[in-house]
Amino acid sequence: MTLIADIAACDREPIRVPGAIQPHGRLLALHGRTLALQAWSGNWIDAADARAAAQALEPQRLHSLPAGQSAVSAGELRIAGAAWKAWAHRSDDAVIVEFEPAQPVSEEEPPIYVLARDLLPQLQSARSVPQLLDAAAEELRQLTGFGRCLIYRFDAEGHGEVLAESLAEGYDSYRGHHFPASDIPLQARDLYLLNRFRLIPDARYQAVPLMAEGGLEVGRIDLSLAHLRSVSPVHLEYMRNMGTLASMSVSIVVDGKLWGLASCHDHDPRYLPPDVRAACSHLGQLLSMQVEAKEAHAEVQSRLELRKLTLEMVAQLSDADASLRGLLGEAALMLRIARATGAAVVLDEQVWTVGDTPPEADLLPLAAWVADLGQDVYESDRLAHSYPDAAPWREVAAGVLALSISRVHRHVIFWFRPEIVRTITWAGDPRKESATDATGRMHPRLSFSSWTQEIAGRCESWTPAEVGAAGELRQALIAIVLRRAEEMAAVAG
Ligand code: BLA
Repeated sequence: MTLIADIAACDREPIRVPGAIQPHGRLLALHGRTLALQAWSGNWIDAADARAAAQALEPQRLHSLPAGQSAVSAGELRIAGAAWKAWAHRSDDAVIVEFEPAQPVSEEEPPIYVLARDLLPQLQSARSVPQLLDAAAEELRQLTGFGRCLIYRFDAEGHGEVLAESLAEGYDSYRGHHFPASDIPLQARDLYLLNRFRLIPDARYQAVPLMAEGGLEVGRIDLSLAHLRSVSPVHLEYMRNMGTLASMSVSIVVDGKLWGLASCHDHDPRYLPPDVRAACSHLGQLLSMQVEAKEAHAEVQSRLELRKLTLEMVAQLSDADASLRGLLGEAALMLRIARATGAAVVLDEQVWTVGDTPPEADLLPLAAWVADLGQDVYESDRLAHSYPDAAPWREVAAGVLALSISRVHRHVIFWFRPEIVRTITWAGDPRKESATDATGRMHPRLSFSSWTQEIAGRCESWTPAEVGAAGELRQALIAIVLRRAEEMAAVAG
């Protein structure tokens, strides 16, 4: 199997229907209408024990469950002398009930109050997304006692970057590290949009298989919304390879998309009681709302900042000789406008550059190619895909943003960015070497090299705000150049 096929296999693992649960609780699947017992987890003593548990439930509560929503409390029950807490939700045509041993009532302040009192004001006063995330990572560690809590953001391709963390002594830092999309494959990211909380108290657990009556296939029972769902064995191996025995993650959802995860690890097994889990879920929601608000604000700020830079540039040019070449006289400003590391101006057969650019002689054919595209603004974060001659330049110019100023003359302005591989911190790979085993199962380590393959030759993408600002600059330049031509004509006349 090729590497890419292996990664595709990861995406296909049917994690919603594992036919098993984690052992820190028990599960019943009841018929959606009759509430007759259909399936149960193998850690009930036997079918009779499971049936007794089903009978202890209040049918009215189960009948009124809305479809597609997370579990709600189904009460505290005594079954065969032991106290249990139960939660229920509807899944397809079944009612799923999950049981955990009831905890003694705690004397401590409920975690949800602590969260509201301590975190909410901090989130509100945070001035930027990184500040928000730092406060949330810190609070999560206080709440849960996990050794490492980090906040992880996905990019458009699903690759992740650790933006914030809080660590106990003895835990390595992952701040600034990047992880490949395949570490959390697509179907898992989809599921985490639906079910926004998961806990793995002990990555060494033995999965408890579901058993069924009446010909039901347990591999068809959808556990998407079940807290006890047994997670992917590949992921459990990944955790163990990282020296993580317990993990908890909460989804951060912004504009209806999975923006990132708050993810906590511990070197030792760690269980969280239901009230702490509920507080973590709320933290995820609060954080999601605040990130959404702060990002919208930051986008507006960034557009304003770019507009200011564009105006500054235009003012400089109008004061100077108003030729396009003058753009490079303001080298620092020119690079800042597009957060670029190199820029060039091509006027017919003449080339001027600042910063790191491809060789000047190569910019003439590139300008001819861009001009022939007939686009006012052209951008690419992987130029060599469309323009193969660019392949050798990737260290300085993996991507380009270009303005065609004139349809008549070959007047082109370029900004360049280097290959991203050179601009990011690589994750210290905590995983051991391993490959696909005899059963064809994919092991975590391989995802790393696939990521290297995938991002090779790419620069950081040009944002819509940057492309928009370049378009505005183009309009302003055309106006300046035209006015100058008219002035020259007037002088000549
Ligand atoms: C799930 N992978 C996950 C999850 C995380 C990560 C956070 C969510 C489950 C949880 O809360 O533990 C990955 N965890 C990370 C990363 C960091 C971290 C990157 O802390 C960084 C510090 N994983 C692989 C490969 C495959 C794979 C190669 O590396 C596929 C073959 C699979 N990861 C995988 C699957 C899940 C997963 C299938 C879903 C687990 C489930 O919910 O069943």
